[in-house]
Amino acid sequence: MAPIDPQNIRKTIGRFRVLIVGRANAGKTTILQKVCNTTDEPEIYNAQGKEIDVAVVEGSRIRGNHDITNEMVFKSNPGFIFHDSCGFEAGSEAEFEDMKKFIVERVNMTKLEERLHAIWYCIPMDDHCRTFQRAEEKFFSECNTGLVPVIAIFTKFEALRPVAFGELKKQLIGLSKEERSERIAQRVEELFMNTCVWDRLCDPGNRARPKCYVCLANMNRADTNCDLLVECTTFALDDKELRLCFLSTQQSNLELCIKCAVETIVDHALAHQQSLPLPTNDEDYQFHIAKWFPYLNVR
Ligand SMILES: Nc1nc2c(ncn2[C@@H]2O[C@H](COP(=O)(O)OP(=O)(O)OP(=O)(O)O)[C@@H](O)[C@H]2O)c(=O)[nH]1
Ligand SMILES: [Mg+2]
Repeated sequence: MAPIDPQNIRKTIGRFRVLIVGRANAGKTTILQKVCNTTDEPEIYNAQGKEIDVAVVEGSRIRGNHDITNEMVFKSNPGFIFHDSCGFEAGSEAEFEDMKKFIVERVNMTKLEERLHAIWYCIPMDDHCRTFQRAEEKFFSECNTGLVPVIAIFTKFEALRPVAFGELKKQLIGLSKEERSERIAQRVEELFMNTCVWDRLCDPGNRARPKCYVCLANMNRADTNCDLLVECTTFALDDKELRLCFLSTQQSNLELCIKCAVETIVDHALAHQQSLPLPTNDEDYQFHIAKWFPYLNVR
């Protein structure tokens, strides 16, 4: 296989396309803004590539006819194209069917640039007793997401802390600050496990199953970031060209570049050790390590 040219990856694949799904108020837009390192609103284009007035889009959304085919692009990071499900549980059955149709079409597109590359499914934890609602049931049991990785995002995760604190209050008396923090963190983890939401998402009977999950807290605050989601998405992409395309949206994430390069080195070493066919030939080996640094000029 010819080596991938990291400098030309965008020309080959185009931009990285993500569908973000989740109930109204789940924190979807906030996540997209964080990933693109902005607080600005996105520009919105229709399926024909014509820019649409945000007020018109908002008007349609309020009237319940949101168009999932619209593309959202943030000026701060034009490497991404986002599609937003826009709180589909509030919409009509027809809106859910539109989403299903959109997913089937987009996961099967022949052209890689038009295909969906990842799906981020947001579930807010501020109502932890109702994590798996009708919307989740319908999405995961009915939507055929093919080989496109679905990443579950448990948003507003900090909402579990006061619940844990309330339950443990008496047991925390007399403990050191560190011990209290540890006990609360433990209880938060238990509360999350007790929801059984992850098991339900991964039910073998589901048509769509998430590949991994991340818990995001306090995304409404300026001092937080979405690095966990970015890393999780990177490693959910089996296709190395796509992974490279995703990485090329991350202009200053050297840590992630290093992690991808290390994976290449480890794969190579393991294959060598087990006398398996090498994932890259010796000649291209250095190139395959260097390619994970798309902003270096690799020759
Ligand atoms: N406490 C808390 N609030 C959050 C978090 N993330 C987002 N929010 C807030 O939740 C509200 C809704 O966030 P949005 O990002 O607009 O949610 P959305 O899913 O895009 O909502 P719709 O577009 O209406 O479907 C906003 O007030 C955010 O500031 C979080 O991690 N913790
Ligand atoms: Mg939104």
